[in-house]
Amino acid sequence: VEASIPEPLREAWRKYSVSEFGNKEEFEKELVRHIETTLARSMYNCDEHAAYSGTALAFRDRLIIEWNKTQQRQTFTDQKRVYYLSLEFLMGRALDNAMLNVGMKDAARDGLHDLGFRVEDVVEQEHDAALGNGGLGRLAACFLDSMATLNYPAWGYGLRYRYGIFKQEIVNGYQMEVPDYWLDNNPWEFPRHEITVDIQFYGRVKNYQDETGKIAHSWEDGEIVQAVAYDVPIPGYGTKTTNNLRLWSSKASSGEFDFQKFNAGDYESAVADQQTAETISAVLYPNDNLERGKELRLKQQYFWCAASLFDIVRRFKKTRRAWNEFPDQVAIQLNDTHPTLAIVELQRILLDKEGLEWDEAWNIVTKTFGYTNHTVLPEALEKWSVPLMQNLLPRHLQIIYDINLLFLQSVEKRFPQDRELLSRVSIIEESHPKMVRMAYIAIIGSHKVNGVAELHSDLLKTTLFKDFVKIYGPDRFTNVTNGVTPRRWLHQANPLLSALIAEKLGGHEFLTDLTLLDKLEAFVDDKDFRDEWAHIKTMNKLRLAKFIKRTTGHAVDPNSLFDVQVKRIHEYKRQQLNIFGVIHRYLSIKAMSAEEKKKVVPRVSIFGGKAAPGYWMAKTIIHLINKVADVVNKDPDVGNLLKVIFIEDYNVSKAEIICPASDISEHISTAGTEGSGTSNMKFVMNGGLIIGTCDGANIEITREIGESNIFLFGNLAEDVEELRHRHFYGSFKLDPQLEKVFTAIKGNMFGDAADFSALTASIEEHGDYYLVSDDFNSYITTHGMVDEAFKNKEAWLAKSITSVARMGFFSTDRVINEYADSIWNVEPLVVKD
Ligand code: 9GP
Repeated sequence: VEASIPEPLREAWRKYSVSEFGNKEEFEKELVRHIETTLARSMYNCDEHAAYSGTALAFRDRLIIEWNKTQQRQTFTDQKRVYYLSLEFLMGRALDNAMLNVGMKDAARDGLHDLGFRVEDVVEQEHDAALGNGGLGRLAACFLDSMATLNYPAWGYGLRYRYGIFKQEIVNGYQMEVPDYWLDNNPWEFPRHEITVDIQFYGRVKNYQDETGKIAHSWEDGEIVQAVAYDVPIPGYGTKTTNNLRLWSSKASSGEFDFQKFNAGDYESAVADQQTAETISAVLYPNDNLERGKELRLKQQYFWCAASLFDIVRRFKKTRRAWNEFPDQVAIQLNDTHPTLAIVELQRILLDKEGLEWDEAWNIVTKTFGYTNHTVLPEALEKWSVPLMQNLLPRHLQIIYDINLLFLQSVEKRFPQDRELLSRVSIIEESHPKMVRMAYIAIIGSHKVNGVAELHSDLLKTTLFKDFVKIYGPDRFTNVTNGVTPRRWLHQANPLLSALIAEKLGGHEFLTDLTLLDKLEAFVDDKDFRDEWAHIKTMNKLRLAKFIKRTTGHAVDPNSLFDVQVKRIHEYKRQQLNIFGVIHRYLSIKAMSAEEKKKVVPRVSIFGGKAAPGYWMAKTIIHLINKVADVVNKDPDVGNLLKVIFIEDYNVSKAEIICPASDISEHISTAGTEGSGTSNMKFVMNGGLIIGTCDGANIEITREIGESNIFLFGNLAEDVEELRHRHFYGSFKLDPQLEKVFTAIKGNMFGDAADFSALTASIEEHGDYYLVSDDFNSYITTHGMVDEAFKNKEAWLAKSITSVARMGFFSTDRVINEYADSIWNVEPLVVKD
């Protein structure tokens, strides 16, 4: 029952309805009120952390007022909404973003100053919300920002992990994982204990005849776990629209604990049910681009899909529309295959709960869903074993078999001669055990499938999903090249540059129309502007240098060339190529005469990123980087000419310090392996140049900024297969420069060579799958070109400014508008006061 207050009684509500603070004084009043009452502190014991909590609570109040208005307006206008289903939302910190998006950061700065605090220190108190692994989760966070900024009625749905991605500590050069207690003191979520959904697992399917004589199915018995909603407000920039991110938490449906057992003194099993249920939303799987097929992961996926679908259907049913209008009201986007069970769940709801016929239901389902693929790596493509699914979700497996049967029948009709095709496109892989191919369900159950950069989308069509292009035609497949939100990645991360751009362009409009950056090109030759540009880069490098000093103890010279590679550690991303390149540089410097050394451009090679805890080779790469750093950083022969830094526990807020400070950053994946990459965009947007392969979005970045402003190297995607083939069936010859590097490693220059033998062997002995040796020569040659280019400061600055001016395409605002037009068919809805 809706608890709505009747009109005659609403006057009092209107009179006392809370209003937003709008200036410094009102903010201070709210801040002090929260510190004194909500936090029970006072001016005598208010530390920076309490100041953070008070500020966050004041801003949370403001957001929630706008959140309420947004939700009411979206409900009243009853327009189509989009739901973004993602197992990962890598949000980072929320306070700075909230202050900037509602346009109150200056008021907050002044208000905090009046009360004895610096806004920068207060912001630093916040713990990152790290519910994601890397690019996929951060993209989802950027999407939320753009959807709200563009006023789209949009919700995110995810899991409220008790532990997000682990914290990384480096001990003796090795990565150690430590749990991340991010929920302690998190003011940004609203528990909705009244919004719960019972989720069923296991059990059996009962077939019966309904009153019309039709065979119907009901899923019976099994276990029930409760999903509880937690809402996180998502403010748009410069708009009242505040959207919702709903995260589900799991809990035992039977209540807190079993009183009978408790009274009998069996305390452990009294809480066992509760603990088992809570396990579902306890941890984020720490794998990036890798799926392992664990039962708990499947449970997480179903738990979250079923709760979200129940919520979406409940909202739709309130409108009392006919079912065939569902796709006019609801668009659901699947972020990778993780939420694919939502397709099957909606079909189950429509068939088993709402009594629709198969075709009618399936028609609704396919019009509702869109699927984004983010990777072509085979190890990342989800498959679930049939016995596992049979046990956990028996009714869903039946439906999957039915979807498959009807699909294969339709394929057979069109291609009667092609038996091979049927087995290739079947949802069920005929292996031992049989496996359910989730990507195929996602394709068959969606009306659009997109990749995340042009090359990636082309590869999907010509390799992985080639058969489906034959079946459905090319129109089902499309490309939407990724972007990043300029609010966080330019305005928030690089306030100095944002201010300079605003001064030149006459305001901050570029933050909501990034194409306006192109006007900067007019200033490329303006001496004063260049000087200011260079000064800002130096300031940002100083900020990073201070951070490095504080966190690692190493002093780095901001006049050096800062060369950065920060991202998940993965063989395909090739941090090994980078560190081998660093060793090569080290050996070269050591072999130089004093005269020769004078010509060397001093460099700081900065690495950061986590390895999945079970990914041994990635951990070995981290170990090697740290061991090389140990040797290089204290070698008097090289001094400041080369420093190697590994930044521990790389995360979103560290990225905000790192991106604006790079001179060059590395996006050097083996061609054809990186879906898009998004840090490439963040670095260029902040005036850093990039060295990269012809892979992912590097290709479109090159097209936009021009070939002369990027350092490309390496083999092309079209040559990779042939090269790999040759490694195995021809003779493999290690690149001679790389051989020198390996000789140094094997001579124990960086500690016990045995620690790194698996890594060198993967290249020398096991086929060099990622083409490290093939690309090594062009990699180091290109780095030589980087050094030369850096010597010419003016030309370098021109490249930097021109590149930023041409980055307008890479805003997630453009991306979201493309999804809205070509996939979701949703319109913006402006929220008024
Ligand atoms: O590896 C891709 C990365 O290239 C891309 O930028 C990101 C966002 O689209 O998704 C990553 N994919 C995954 O994490 C798993 O598919």
